[in-house]
Amino acid sequence: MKPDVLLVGTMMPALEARLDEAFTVHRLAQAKNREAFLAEVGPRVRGIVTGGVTGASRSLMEALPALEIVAVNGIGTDAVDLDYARVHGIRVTTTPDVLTDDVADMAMALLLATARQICWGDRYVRAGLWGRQGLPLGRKVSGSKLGILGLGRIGRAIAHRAEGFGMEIAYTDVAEISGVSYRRIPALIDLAGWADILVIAASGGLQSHGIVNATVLDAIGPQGMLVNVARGSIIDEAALVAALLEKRLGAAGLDVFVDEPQVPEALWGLDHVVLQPHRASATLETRIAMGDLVLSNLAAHFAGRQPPTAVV
Ligand code: 8YV
Repeated sequence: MKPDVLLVGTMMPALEARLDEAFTVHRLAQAKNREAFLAEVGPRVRGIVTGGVTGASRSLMEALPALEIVAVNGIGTDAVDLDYARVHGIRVTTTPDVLTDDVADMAMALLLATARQICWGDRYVRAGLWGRQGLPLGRKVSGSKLGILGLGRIGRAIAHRAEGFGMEIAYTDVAEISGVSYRRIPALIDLAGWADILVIAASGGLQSHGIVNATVLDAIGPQGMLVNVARGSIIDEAALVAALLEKRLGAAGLDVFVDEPQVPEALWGLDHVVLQPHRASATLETRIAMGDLVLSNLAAHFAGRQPPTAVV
């Protein structure tokens, strides 16, 4: 008998095919009526497979009385009710390490694209404006000051890349990170005031909700730049839109948003903003590696072994 699992959202077809081989997969995205669907299959479901953003809410887990494991295809657990999982003995697994390089690469790509106006320049050429109209100058990246909010695995991978650009690096984190030579600036507002570019690489969740607020954005200022590859919830999005519209913030490169896939329409027409549809881990190689980890975690759990990358 194959264990029943609930797939929240969709995954790459090759991974879904492998899930189908090993499990009886119920696809929440295909349910016409979510409540009726969960009432029917819910009692049989022993595992959830979900993304970092879709997660597993308390109400979803409550509808699954036989739930044993939530396998997140991502590193973030901010959308999983971890307290509920702990209290009910439900395992939670993630896919750490395999996505670190890609997310750091995307941070650098956004940083460069935003500072050097790569997408703007591309639009300008395609619109036939070259030779007919000017294009403002970009900002220098090499040798600039990079502030990193959150110096975990991804933050350190970003710092490592930034060293290659001769950037001066400082960070804000809840504690001093041992084994690194970068300067810790304990208060985010001071980091934002110091940095030319602030990159967000912290975890989402209550502790970071809205901490990049209007005051922090103003500290980055009209000459500064913000990059976010973490979670939209870390920024006060309304304040960010206002700061960009009013040019109180120089520019922004954003891969994540508060209510994905909704992106504030006010940002769509801004040339000093680079937008991505949450793609930091979206390479073929990394998505295969993430999928392998999701399957190994599930396989280990249902074979009675400790899943390799359990967080609960
Ligand atoms: C993924 C993410 O895009 O790792 C995370 O927490 O948000 C991203 O890597 C997402 O989990 C894919 O489902």
